Amino acid sequence: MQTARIGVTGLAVMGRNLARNLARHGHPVALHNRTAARTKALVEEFGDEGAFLPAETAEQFVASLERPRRLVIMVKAGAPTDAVIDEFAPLLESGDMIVDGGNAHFADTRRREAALRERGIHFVGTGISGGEEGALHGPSIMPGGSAESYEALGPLLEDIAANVDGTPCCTHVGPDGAGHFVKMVHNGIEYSDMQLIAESYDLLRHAAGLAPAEIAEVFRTWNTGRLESYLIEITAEVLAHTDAGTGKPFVDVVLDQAEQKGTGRWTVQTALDLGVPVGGIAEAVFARSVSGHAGLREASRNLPGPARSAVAGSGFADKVEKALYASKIVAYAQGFHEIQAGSAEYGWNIDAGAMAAIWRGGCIIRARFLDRIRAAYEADPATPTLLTDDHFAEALGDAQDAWRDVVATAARIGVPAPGFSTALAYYDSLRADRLPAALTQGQRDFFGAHTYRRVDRDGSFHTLWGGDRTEATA
Ligand code: NBP
Repeated sequence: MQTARIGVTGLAVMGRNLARNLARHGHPVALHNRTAARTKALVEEFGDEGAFLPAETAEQFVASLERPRRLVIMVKAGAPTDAVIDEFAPLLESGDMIVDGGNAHFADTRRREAALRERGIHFVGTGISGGEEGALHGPSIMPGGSAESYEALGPLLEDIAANVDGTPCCTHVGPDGAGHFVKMVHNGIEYSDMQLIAESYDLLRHAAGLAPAEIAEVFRTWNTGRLESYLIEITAEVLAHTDAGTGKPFVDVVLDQAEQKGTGRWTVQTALDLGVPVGGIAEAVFARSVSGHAGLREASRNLPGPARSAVAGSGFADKVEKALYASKIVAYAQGFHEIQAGSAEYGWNIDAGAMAAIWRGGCIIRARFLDRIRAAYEADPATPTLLTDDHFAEALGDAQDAWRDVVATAARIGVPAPGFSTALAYYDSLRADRLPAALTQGQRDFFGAHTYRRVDRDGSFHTLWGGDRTEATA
């Protein structure tokens, strides 16, 4: 009987395309889906693309896998993943591997990994980015789990991943939930990147008075420079598109309420737990949230604002390009800070530069820019922030006047630019000699005797605010 090198259960868009990708690379793939019709349809439509071993039952599926077994789960994240694990784990043996390619929360992955490890089964929480097309043609793959499991899985995953300059966009991220953690932050950065692009569009439209088709051209030009990326490329496509039914720009007929599936929110929630400031990602999540509050927006529509007219002079698009590049540096710096904090908290030892390298292809945030981040970490693996890397520091210095001008213009004409604004505030906060946090500490000591430290002496102190205001050592 022919055996499969790997099996995929869950054959909706992602699982189906991942299975096809594996088969196209010459790996015999066992197929399974809760509803057998999907398995049948895959074989009927794409059976000639490689060796597929369809199975109707979990037992047949497991029996068709070579050992140690490699079983990929591509089902809806959450309870379905637990249901599938519960179904398959009893059929597996010590040394077998379950790969969860869904968008699981890293805490769930840690829980599942620990439980399965007790039974001798490797659980490999794996981030996969690139959507439907990526899964088929080469995604960016972020596997967690044990180093031992990567030895058996890595070659297959690297085979089907995207490839940039001869380097596969797949590497072992770190133990247990590290892969899903990094995928989560990747999505958070994606939110931020998209928000900054959206603000650029809004400003070019309302401050510079450009039409969507003209803005599409601006983005096309940007895509030939340092901002070259998949997101900038598709932005130009979307802006250039005309609605067939109305003849209007497509962007004008789409309801302006953005949706979200949750990974951006998780990134921010986790950052709060880790104490990492990720304002750019948070504002991006909140911007989608604000957009969806239709009633709140309707009730607020008549609030007074400034006269809104196209005020920006020539060269405004160049300024927006600089603001976008600078804000993007901040967004990525914040995301990588979160990765490093997570890595330290959970003992994952994540190589940040390697993460930038595997995001260069296959995933939604793929960009020329990521090569710069890889180089920055190569130059200084322990850098506390990407902002101080020579290249980025120079770019920020060069951009800052334009960046400030863009944020000021947005405020003056009443165009919301939360992403640009928070990025600039973060930059200025990090640069500041003194922050008003000293006053905050004074207030905290006043109302709650929370104590403070001094700039000139060690120790903790409390001022007797309700008494003679002398200072006591706490
Ligand atoms: P969906 O997230 O839409 O899930 C559908 C699959 O889950 C079907 O195969 C369905 O089986 C199976 N399933 C469900 Br629902 N409940 C189940 C249960 N209790 N037991 C067994 N199977 C169950 O599929 P997708 O969009 O292909 O995404 C798969 C995973 O990949 C998700 O975790 C997603 O977050 C992640 N992901 C998606 C993308 C993307 O661009 N779509 C990108 C990256 C990651 P059925 O056919 O019997 O209903």
